[in-house]
Amino acid sequence: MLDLEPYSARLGGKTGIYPYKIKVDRYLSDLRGYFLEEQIVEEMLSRNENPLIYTVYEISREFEGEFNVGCTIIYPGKIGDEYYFTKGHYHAKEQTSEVYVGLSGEGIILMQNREGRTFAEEIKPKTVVYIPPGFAHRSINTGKTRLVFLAIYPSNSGHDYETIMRTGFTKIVVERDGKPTLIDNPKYRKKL
Ligand code: M6P
Ligand code: ZN
Repeated sequence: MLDLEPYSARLGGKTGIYPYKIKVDRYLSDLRGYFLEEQIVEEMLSRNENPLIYTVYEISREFEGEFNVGCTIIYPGKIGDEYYFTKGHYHAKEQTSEVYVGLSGEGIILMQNREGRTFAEEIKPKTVVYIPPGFAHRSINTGKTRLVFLAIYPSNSGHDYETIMRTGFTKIVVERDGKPTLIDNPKYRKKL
């Protein structure tokens, strides 16, 4: 038997969880090619405007059967009409699922499987979202404050970013008449 030790961490504050093990910042330059209005992104980057889109603070674990606990903070903002979001990924190990717990702010989680079956759920405080195996997931901050949520997932699930980078999600979330609205992604392409 492995000799592992329990831990506890505190939720809230600037980092959403503390203490944490890893911090990952994703800037606009890390999301090149992800937003609908690519020319806006390129113009901003050429002006050396490179806003921080989201940060992940994570307590990662080493062994199969353990859970990673990550706190993601998506800052408020838009590129054109499209709200800031996470890259989104499938799990490299397809059989693994994930649980999100909303901590503050408001947003949407898009989930889609490899056949393009798509679901959207709200994420906000006191909300739990279950992501079944085989579903890619992306979170979108549709509010005016930071969207903060906790993610709990198997330590061996891995991240497949490549598929989503290539196909995009079937839907995107844009502001229409001042409200977050789900529309078909004109750039979505079915996996070949
Ligand atoms: C959640 C989890 C993490 C993920 C993070 C950011 O915390 O799902 O595994 O890394 O969100 O999402 P992404 O990796 O898609 O950028
Ligand atoms: Zn995941």
